[in-house]
Amino acid sequence: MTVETTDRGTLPDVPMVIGGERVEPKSWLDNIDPSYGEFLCRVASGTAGDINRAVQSAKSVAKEWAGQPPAVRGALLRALADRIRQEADALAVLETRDTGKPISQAKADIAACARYFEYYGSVIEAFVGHDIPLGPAFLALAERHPYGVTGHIVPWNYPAQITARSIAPALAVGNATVVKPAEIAPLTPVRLAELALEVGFPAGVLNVVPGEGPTAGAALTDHPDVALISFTGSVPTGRQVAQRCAARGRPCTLELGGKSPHVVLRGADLDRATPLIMQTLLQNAGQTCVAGTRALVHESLHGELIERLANGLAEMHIAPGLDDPDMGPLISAGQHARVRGFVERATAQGVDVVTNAQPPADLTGYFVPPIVFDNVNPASEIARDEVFGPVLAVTPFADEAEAVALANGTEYGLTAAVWSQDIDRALRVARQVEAGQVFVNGYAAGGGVELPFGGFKASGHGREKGLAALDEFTQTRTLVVKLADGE
Ligand code: TXE
Repeated sequence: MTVETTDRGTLPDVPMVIGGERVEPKSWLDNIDPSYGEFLCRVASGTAGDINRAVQSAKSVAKEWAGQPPAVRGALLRALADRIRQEADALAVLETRDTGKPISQAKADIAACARYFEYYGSVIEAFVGHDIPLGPAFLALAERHPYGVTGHIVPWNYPAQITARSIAPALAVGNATVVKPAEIAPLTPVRLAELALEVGFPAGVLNVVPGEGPTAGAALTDHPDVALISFTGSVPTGRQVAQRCAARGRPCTLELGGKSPHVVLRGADLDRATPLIMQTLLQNAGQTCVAGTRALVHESLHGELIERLANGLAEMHIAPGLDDPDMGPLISAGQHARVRGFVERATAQGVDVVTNAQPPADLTGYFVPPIVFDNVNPASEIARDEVFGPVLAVTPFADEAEAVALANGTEYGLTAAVWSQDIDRALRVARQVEAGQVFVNGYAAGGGVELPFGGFKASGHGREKGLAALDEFTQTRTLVVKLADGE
């Protein structure tokens, strides 16, 4: 399904891709365009039986795929990257229609999606095991082997990017894959599977079965022939998936979101920090695992930062994704209700509201305004829980020790930014922050396909991106040969 148009009309049905075929499901789900709250298309509602067919298809080709030289698998991944780039505009429109995100953000997502296949298609040729020197009487090797069939449960906030982030390293090392995209945003993952077939991926190596979590997702998690689950989503669902994996003695990687702080230290350059604080709040309407949703600010800069944020956010353009605003809608009516709930509870508790510019009244989609709460009690819900909306909690601090305690004061630990022109101070604080990625005077470094990524604490475990992901999707076989004594 190639969609070149930016019309607001409906789209064709989105089926499953199993064993190299587009497969119609027994039942469909309605997919809603979040920019307008209107029907967009029907998407497959995969069953446990569909998941089983996909896993069996992957299993039937897994050994052959693993046996291909890395150069062959790498060339296919790079060809897929090229094909994604050829179709980038159409894929971006699909992503925007499905999620509501501004089209320029969707284009950046598709560029990152292509980069994942290009990166892993390139580095796989240099991914090697190692030998262990035990002396002249032994040959000892640590070989890296794929698991076989890997399952990938993907959320709705970055469907194309997170699918690529999860499957590109898994495929590169020789696993055959089954993807279960989110039921409310499966359009680009299904299209990626079709593009992979077009460039010559063997049937069954990449299967995509959209469907609901408790049915299709659970069936994938529980399937006896799936050797590893890669999950991105909420803490409760992730823990449930991990328990079910543990019951089968099977590994899983979990990426479970965050409550990431910007730590604005004394002497920080607000000209540099403020735009990124706003950008990391508004991107994808705050529905980003690494969203910077807490601003911890030294008391000397508190007033000025609040003023800059209030002025900057008041000018933000909020509109449907295809209009390419600064911020689009939330993904769904459910997410809209969830975010409104957080805002109403914080407001009812009397937390200071800095800005609350309402979106234009004629918008019919799931829009909320960006909201900044000031002087937020670090023990309160709005300071501790992941909202997954454009809601920033600002808390001032007096010294570095307090800043570090605040930064580490939630159960999450995914990402953080530390801002200061004093490099000693910045590094002193950065090295005490409990987070899988810490940035100094910047944030997210342009997507960072090359940078190992994952959580401390409740944000999850296992590492994606970078070379680290190649280790996650392989297991080591140590092979030791005892040589006979010489003559
Ligand atoms: O997540 P779920 P939801 C957070 C964010 C958001 C909240 C709820 O705070 O507001 O989670 O979102 C599949 N077995 N994040 O309810 O349920 C589901 O179909 C197997 C942060 O959408 O975790 C989807 O494909 N799979 C996050 C995926 O899990 C199951 C991104 C995620 O859905 C399942 C998304 C089950 N029993 C939400 N139940 C991030 N880390 O960025 C559901 N799923």
